[in-house]
Amino acid sequence: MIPIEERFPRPSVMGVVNVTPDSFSDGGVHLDPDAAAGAARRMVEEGAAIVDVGGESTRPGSDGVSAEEELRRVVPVLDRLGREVPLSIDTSKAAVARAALERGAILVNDVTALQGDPELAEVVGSNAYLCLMHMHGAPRTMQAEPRYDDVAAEVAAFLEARLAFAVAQGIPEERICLDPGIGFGKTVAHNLELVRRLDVLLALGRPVVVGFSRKSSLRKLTGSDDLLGASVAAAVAAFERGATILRVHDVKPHVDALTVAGAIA
Ligand code: HH2
Repeated sequence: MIPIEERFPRPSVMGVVNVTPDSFSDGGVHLDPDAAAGAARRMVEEGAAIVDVGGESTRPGSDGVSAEEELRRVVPVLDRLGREVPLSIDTSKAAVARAALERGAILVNDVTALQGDPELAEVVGSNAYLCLMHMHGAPRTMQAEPRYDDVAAEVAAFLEARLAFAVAQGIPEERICLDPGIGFGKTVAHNLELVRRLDVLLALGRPVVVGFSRKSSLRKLTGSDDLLGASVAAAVAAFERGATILRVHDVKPHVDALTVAGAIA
């Protein structure tokens, strides 16, 4: 596998397909496997470099689902896409990651940064790219008054430690990207500061993923339920501060905006 920065040049768009009944922004939309596979294909036609398929919502307050349930949701989608679409699997479970990699997925997106399942590192091994994300606490409780002395420094220190752990487990550093985890145990001010001070994360020397798309901070800022313009603005701001991969639900407007922002840069 070539290094992740070569496979995903800056900026690259990661489209999101949640095969869940309860995701905060697209819950229930892609529960039917044909609809989910169709959405993934459309995202690639619209310019997504990769599509992130997830079978477990991590929205604030949510409980996890079993590996069996997650597999029941995502495997039919992965089977329909085969190797025709570059796929990422949004999971913290080794069994789900293994099934996805067997079906052609190339990236494991773990919101627990290898803290959720002790067997996940071995499954990723040298066969896949890996995204390590920062989360403060767990989805059930993470939004209960999150506090940091210095959010950018603390998130960077956490990701630096998880990167060292992943490399010690045998995952080549050149396959790993890092994500500050917008909305995962953070206030609006924390999320904005993480993007404003993205240089603190970039200093770790790995490509950075930012997923601000449709998150509730945008609703709090704009007072609007239509979060498309706000999502695009956040993605462009993150790109301009050095983000490489932007994780988004509305692929076409983000690809267009980032194409222009990239041309100007
Ligand atoms: N955000 C969500 C889920 N997975 N993975 C990464 N790397 N970065 C993120 O910011 C991120 C993520 C939450 O968003 P969504 O998938 O839309 O919702 P849900 O978790 O409710 O399915």
